[in-house]
Amino acid sequence: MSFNTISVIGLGYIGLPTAAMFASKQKKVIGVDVNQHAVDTINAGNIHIIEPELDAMVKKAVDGGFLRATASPEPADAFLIAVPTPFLPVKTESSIPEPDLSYIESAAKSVAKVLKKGDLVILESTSPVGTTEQMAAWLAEECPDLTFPQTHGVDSDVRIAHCPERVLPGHVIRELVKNDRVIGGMTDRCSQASIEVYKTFVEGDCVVTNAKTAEMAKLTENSSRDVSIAFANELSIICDKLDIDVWELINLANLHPRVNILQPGPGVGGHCIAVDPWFIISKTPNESQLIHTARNVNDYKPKWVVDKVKLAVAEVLSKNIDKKVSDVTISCFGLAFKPNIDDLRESPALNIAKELASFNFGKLLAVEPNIDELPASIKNDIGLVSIKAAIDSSDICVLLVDHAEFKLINKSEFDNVIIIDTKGIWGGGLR
Ligand code: SAJ
Repeated sequence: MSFNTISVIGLGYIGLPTAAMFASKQKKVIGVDVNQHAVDTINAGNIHIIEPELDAMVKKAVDGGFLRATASPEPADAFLIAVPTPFLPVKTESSIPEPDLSYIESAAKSVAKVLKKGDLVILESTSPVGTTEQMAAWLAEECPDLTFPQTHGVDSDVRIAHCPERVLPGHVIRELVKNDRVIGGMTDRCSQASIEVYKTFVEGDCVVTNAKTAEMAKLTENSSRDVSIAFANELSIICDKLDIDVWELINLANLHPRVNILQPGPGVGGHCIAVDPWFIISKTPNESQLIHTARNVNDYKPKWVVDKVKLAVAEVLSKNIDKKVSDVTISCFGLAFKPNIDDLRESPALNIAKELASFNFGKLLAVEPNIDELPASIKNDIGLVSIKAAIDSSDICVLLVDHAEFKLINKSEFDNVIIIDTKGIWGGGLR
């Protein structure tokens, strides 16, 4: 077997770095994306997302003629599908979100147009259990002249596997190379072919399992983190009630050699940890009690923070009888979904800021050192200011993201300001 031309379908946070990585090893890479702007940007040697080291890699790959982007698939030896798997809009607040597999379906159907005997199709997108088999069924339906593993086992014309991505945004280039890789082939031949593809650049182990277990492994990793963060978030709410500094408590408990509690915060954001557990819950709702409860605990945390701010507003007013609600100034420190990144999508901090803006308190300010401009959806309601301007003009400062810049602020700089510190970086508990 040899895979000289590799096609990556979906050139986002996972697909583009993966494509660039193959190209850096002098494979011929055809990147495919439905977004024409992304295609044009990449073909010009630039990138449309932010990830350290990626810009230089893509430029080198494009300039060297190893990476080319296009809007529709072309023939290749291996196809890696790295498209989003969000969930569908929920009908009511209490209904369980259902996965939206439409991006995988349309990616598979477009690949089917150029698929030939001997090709390998790898699903990298985080997917509910059973999706790889579903993808194989879509491909078989579209390509009646080819045989597939679900009907022809090891002798099939086309090989199919699920090899979930597991890299951490901000560290993608290093983790693509160093992390171990779960290889879930529909047959052993599918797995061996996938290993050959990944060994082009993966230095970690390629560990073989079946497609279903590989799907569940990825969901388990992110659900495990969600459950652990929920434990920390629940502790923070308990400790607030008991007037205990939760960060001191966690540090103490973590001194135990077999305890490792994660950090509480304003909620869980991003496109993975807050989404993937639902793929388990929606398939096995009765059996996923703990995973479901953890999701609810983490989803409740932003509401809890908003309630804390409302109490703080009442405190400001009771201490300053001349002040009206419209005179109160609140600053949110951080809007990103986690520290030291510029990604505001699926961010609990941004949602808290939006919720506070909807209450029409006096003035709502935000400090976000990683962006130059606020998103259009909040631009008219929130002012983007410097750290100093926020400290000098606020009655209430709400720390939502533990960005490096905020860790340098000394609590003594806040004079007569109520602090709500959801990440425990300014010392002294939540307040
Ligand atoms: N968070 C906390 N407390 C913590 C750690 C994280 O509140 O102690 C919050 C963060 O602030 C953020 C959210 O959790 O809002 C998620 O951040 P994260 O750094 O835990 O994870 P992601 O979403 O950036 O990346 C995760 C990673 N999965 C695991 O660590 C198990 C990554 O390896 C996956 O590849 C990625 O999901 C993915 O694409 O699935």
